[in-house]
Amino acid sequence: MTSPPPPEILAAFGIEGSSPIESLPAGHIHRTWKVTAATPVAIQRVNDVVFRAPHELMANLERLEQVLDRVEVPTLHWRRTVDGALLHRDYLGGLWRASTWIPGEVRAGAPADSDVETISRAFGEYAASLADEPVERYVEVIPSFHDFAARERAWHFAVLRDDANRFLHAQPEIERASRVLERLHELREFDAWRQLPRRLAHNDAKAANIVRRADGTFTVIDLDTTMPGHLLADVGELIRTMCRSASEDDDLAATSLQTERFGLVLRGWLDGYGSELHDAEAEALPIAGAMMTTENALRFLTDYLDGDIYFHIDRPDQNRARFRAQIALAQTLLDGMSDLRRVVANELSRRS
Ligand code: GN1
Ligand code: MG
Repeated sequence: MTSPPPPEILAAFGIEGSSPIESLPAGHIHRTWKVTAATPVAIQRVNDVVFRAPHELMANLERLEQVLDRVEVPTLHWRRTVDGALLHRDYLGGLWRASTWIPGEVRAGAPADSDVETISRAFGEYAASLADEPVERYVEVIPSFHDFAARERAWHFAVLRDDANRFLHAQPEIERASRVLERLHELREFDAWRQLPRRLAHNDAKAANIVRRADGTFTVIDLDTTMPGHLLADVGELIRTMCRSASEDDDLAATSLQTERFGLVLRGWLDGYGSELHDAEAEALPIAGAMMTTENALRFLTDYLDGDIYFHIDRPDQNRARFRAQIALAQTLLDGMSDLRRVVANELSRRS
């Protein structure tokens, strides 16, 4: 457990030292606290093992802030230290940053049916407001983040290395992953997925990364992974996180195909994005959910095999449980592929 920011960190950002601090449970990567000063501030301890180039990360975020301000899309604003820097390194090497606190509600887990479309639309609009940004101006702060082939390779190597001596425990999971991968590779959309154009994407599109403000509008947060990637990663993550009602690590929950929610995600995102998709994007759309769900499953299993070094865990075996929950959803999406293709075709033809 990381301890809360000591008074000198608050002072570095010009925040009153005696302000009440509340730890927030959100996220597997950084640690976040809310500081209730005159204007509330979010303070984060940056995970610079995951984000190895924190200064490049902040440069991306600073540029995003300017672009979103210019097009009048509400977003978070970074606070500088009294020395004018975006990051503060403490004497133990910890790296800190601070931003405005966006008042509103953040919901973990799957949202209500009625919110699925609006949340997806907010992410579509976010992508649209960045559509004119030159992709090459942004650093890929986590290289190959949603590169499926790279994730497959990393998983294979984790199986071979077996760093944490968990191979025997994880054998059923490893076999299950292999079977799902075989099915994915055979899909007729798989080639299109490999040809997706490079675009600026949020890369962590989910309900938990949306703040619902008191006036009912939604603001997209957790912009760290907004970097060159592909747009279908966002659509796929929305499907992964919203077409299942159980939590991400609930491996016992039955997963039935939520075709209706799938349709709402698509409709919301496509409406928000509002432009035509590239051919490969339109072609690969039916498998976006299955691809991103499998990718996350592989990442959790990789981390389990590596000894839980990437994702924060609250209990042993949690990464294996996350894998099982995700792979079950991937299988459900694969089983229902002909339905999903039909929903995509309907949604695309509505707009042509
Ligand atoms: C991480 O920390 P959080 O929840 O925002 C991860 C995502 C995963 C997610 C799985 C930088 O996001 O890619 O989908 O966990 N972010 C990073 O819960 O790896
Ligand atoms: Mg995130």
